[in-house]
Amino acid sequence: MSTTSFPEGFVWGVSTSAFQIEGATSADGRGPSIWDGFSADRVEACDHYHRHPEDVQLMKDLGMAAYRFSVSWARVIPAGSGKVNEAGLDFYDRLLDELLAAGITPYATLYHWDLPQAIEDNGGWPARDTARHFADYAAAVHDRLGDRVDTWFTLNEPWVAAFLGYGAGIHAPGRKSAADAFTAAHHMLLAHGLAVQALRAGGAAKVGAVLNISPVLTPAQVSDFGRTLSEEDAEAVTRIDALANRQFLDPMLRGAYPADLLPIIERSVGLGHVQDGDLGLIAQPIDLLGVNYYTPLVVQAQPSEPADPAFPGSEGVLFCTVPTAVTAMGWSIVPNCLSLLLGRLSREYPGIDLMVTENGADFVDVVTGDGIHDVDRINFIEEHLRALRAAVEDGAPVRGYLVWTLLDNLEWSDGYQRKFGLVHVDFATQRRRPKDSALWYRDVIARNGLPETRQKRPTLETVA
Ligand code: GBH
Repeated sequence: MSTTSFPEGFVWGVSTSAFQIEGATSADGRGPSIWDGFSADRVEACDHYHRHPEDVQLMKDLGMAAYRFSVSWARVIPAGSGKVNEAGLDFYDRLLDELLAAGITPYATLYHWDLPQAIEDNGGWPARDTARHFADYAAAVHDRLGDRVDTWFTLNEPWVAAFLGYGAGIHAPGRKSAADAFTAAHHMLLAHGLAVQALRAGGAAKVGAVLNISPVLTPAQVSDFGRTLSEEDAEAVTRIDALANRQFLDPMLRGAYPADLLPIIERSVGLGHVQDGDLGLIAQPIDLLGVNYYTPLVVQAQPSEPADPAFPGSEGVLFCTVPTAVTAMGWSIVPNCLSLLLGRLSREYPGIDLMVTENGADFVDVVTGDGIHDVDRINFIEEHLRALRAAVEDGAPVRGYLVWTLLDNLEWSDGYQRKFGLVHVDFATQRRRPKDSALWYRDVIARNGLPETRQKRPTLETVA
């Protein structure tokens, strides 16, 4: 491996999610999902449901080797449980055939936040039955599509779905209850374990989950990670790490909740929802851990601080902003954190392959007649790929990298003004135009490595 190349067979591609691109929310028998009415914007999104042949062709032209998409539960089982809607599965059937014909390896995610409304009406994720319904749904999808998908991811970012959806209420279904959030998180873990069993029973080749692992550090550590922390700050970092990361990693990969998290859950909701045998189910062996990384969590001890609703139990912890370069959403750009987190996972949770399943950024793109010159996005991806490569050099088993995302899309609560795509979408006409970053990424894929010389960085300065 030269200083800029990646291991042979390294998997390059992009990720998307059903709700954010498909549109067509009532086509062919799809049932309603919790996001249909929650997003302030109209939900036509990228009309990918009808334009998938063009989008697959676009990926082929850009040289993508892999495509991670999510399946809409409400398309497959409109009422969430019970009758399977074959017409909904037909869509994914067509998509898979096109991907394979284009030489693109599909990676399927079964849940990217778009819970069927009927399941929410019966209690949503805080209801234990939801885990069982999810496993039935997983089996139905695998039955129909399993012959063409090797790698299955159960859940995308259960922390976000549980704590932003049921705790902070800024995502659908918009509930604001710490007890519901912890219970939802546990049932998502259970759903993961049961779905892994169902997928294995169907003969799935590879199964995994996708977690948003956020490196947690103090402001001083952002520029000097080796910095020694005060006892108070170290405790704050450890507590937020338990809530954000180990709450999911430890049950899935070690079969136990972190000892320092249990009292926090117990104070909030008790432990009655954690039944005997659950942790054994949750810890089904998996083959691949998908890691989504955007930005670190920067915290410090601050005794007067109330808990952040997204992190129930975070009393006395201040979430900080630090003077780094930021994306348009204000997320700090700290590429070195990707090295730290991949290194940490490979040391603390050894024996499992890793894949960066999402990494990317929103910027205000300037669309001109001669193209979209999104140098900030190129810089962002290049810096993160250098960080990823450094982790691989240090021995982290990172098998691939998927950019978030192919198309400008419907960014959840934020609607259409957030632009994460390698490809620009004009939502009035649905015209797609590759940005400079898409063309740059195509070259990275073609040479299985970065250019020898770095891009000029007129606007992006990172501190780490
Ligand atoms: C991903 O989530 C999603 O998988 C994807 O659908 C979405 O479009 C994409 O990111 C861009 O948003 O400020 O307390 O929430 C990323 C979610 C964002 C969760 C950063 C953690 C920082 C902590 N992550 N966030 S907080």
